[in-house]
Amino acid sequence: SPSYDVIVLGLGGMGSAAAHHLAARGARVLGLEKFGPVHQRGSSHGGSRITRQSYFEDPAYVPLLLRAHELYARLARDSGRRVATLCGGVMVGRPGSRTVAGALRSARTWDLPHEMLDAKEIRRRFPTLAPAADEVALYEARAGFVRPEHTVAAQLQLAGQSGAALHFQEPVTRWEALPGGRGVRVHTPDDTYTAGQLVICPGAWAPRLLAGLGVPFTIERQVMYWFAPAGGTAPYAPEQHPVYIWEDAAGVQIYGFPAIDGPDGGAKVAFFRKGTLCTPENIDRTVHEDEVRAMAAQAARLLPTLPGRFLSAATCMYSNTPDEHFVITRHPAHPDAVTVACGFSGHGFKFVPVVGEILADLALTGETGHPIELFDPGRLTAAPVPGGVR
Ligand code: PYC
Repeated sequence: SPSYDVIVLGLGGMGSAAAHHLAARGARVLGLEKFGPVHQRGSSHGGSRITRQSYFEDPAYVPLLLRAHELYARLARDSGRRVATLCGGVMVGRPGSRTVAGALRSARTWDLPHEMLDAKEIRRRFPTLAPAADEVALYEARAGFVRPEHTVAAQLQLAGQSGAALHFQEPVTRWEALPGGRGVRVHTPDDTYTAGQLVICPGAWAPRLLAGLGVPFTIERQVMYWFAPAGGTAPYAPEQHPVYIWEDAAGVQIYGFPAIDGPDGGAKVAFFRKGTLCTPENIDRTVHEDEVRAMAAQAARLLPTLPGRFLSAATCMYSNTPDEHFVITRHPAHPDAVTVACGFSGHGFKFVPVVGEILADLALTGETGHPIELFDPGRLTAAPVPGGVR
């Protein structure tokens, strides 16, 4: 059975980033992926993901975002692919909403360039947006969108150029850490492989592949929608239109993009959460008319011209942790041989290249200089009960 320095399980956004960073540092890497390269079956498709820096979720993410922005620029340079575009972004809602207040907290904590806009100023600067009189926005120029498919393709390309072996259509059926610190063994229908280190980036397959971690993941079906705006896409061109996250008075968030694929591509919009529970096996890939109607109605409240004509929709999956913070760690049961990155909870893609860097650090040196304390799964697992009985 062939042997490697590191096996990377899963070659979606995070796994392809890990394979790229590990191989670039000279490790002998095997990447194993259940589907083909750049597939549509997980959480790394749909043409666009938001990137931003004034992070409403927690200021602890900001240093990672700053590094991710640098690494996206480097990835674009090294691969020759357009992976990220900073067209600006607005976080819109009432001043006390999580979206606005949280973004402002991160901006102030890290002294990030930003502007606060009242409703009148939002309408003046961005005429497609029609906020209520009591809504405001945090605008930042260093927000925009990343391209998930181009990003994965770029990372696979660079991993391959650095000598990584990348096997597609080869699902991992089982893995085990070998006793005595002798690395790991990974089984697929085709072969059994050994390596010193295993990096697991399972996406929505975390509940099965990382059952031993003890984290109660939930997998959520999400829908992305594309509409042709009434009156044409010109006002939605990325040269003048920001990405946006808008939180209404009930706390419901939608997010969306400019028309990034030209006049015929429409503009993408989606609910941030509000998904339904699923598994990768039973997810309903059909998008129903009532869903399209609900999306159009909510989008029209902020962007009255956006839902001119429904063009298309696609499903994908979030892999949620209970507190929606990531899990990035050495595996607590196999700290010498196994590293995991999972539970990205619908907001991970913008971090892809910095997660690749962190995973390479952890797998090759056992530690990282990046701040990942927030991502320790110990916060989510029940404390061991004395006597070992739960
Ligand atoms: O991470 O910015 C984000 C995001 C918006 C909607 C889903 N994820």
